[in-house]
Amino acid sequence: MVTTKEILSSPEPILPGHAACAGCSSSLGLRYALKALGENVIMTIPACCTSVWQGPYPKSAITVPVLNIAFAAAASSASGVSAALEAKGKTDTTVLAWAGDGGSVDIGLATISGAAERNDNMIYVTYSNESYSNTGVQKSGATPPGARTTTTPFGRIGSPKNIALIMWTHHLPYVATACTSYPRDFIGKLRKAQQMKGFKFIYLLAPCAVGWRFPAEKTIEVGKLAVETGAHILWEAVDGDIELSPLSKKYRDPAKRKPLEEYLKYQGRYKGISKELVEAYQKYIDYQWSIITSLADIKK
Ligand SMILES: Cc1ncc(C[n+]2csc(CCOP(=O)(O)OP(=O)(O)O)c2C)c(N)n1
Repeated sequence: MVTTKEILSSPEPILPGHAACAGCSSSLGLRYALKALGENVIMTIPACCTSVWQGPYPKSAITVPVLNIAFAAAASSASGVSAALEAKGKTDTTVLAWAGDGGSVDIGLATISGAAERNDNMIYVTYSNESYSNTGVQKSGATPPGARTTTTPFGRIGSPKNIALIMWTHHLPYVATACTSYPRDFIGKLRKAQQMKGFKFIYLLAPCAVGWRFPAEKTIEVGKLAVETGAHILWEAVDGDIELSPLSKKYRDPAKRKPLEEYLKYQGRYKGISKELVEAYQKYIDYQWSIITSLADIKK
């Protein structure tokens, strides 16, 4: 069996000289993803940070074939690629749709839902910087309560959509959440998904130094704090059976979680945000835990 260490020391799938911001975890996440999935991959990427930082063809930094497509079309174009591969009898190529949270949770939601309902053969990764980052950090449907964006200057009111749970309701072979600060967990989930046929979905939390306003060298630490405070729950569902991932299991007990403040204190997007909105975020987190743990306790 290939070890994570061997996977991480495999040839670099992202070439140097690309245009990602310092501390960008979407580029880190894609580097892990392509190392995990190997060279026989075809990607679809809608308009998002990745379509910008990869650079223009033929000087793209991404070493596998990429279809750069319209904002809403990551899943539908991947469905087309997957159908073409099937028609040609090519069963060993992995189709990877790689989209931001805006492209997935908002404008692309209908196409993901359609592809998922048809159980089209692909891995769909939503890398979430919790905003429309490349166009200037506007609020997305995944922006957490209280977060300041350029369209929510006093902090986001209301709750985000939980796209991983929305996808879970589609009865998929595989649904998981991950975070770029935990490559071993993410790589394991991708490799598990790659062995399965049908629609596999992974929601990858990808902290954004520019949008969340933290120093670039804190990217990994901020992602870890998201998990350690319970703000981001790591779980997976094989054939619908939800299970907390080992990294999140201990945080099922709220007393084991670090205070939310530990996570927010690095992030300029929470600076000066009202106590009420921070409390709303905590309430949202507690509610997510009660949903996930209740679903994890149901066995089919
Ligand atoms: C139909 C359409 N509307 C708006 C845009 C402009 N646009 C390009 S990328 C983007 C934001 C992407 O946000 P997200 O999917 O979260 O990815 P990120 O930039 O954060 O990586 C927008 C609004 C577009 N390309 N197409």
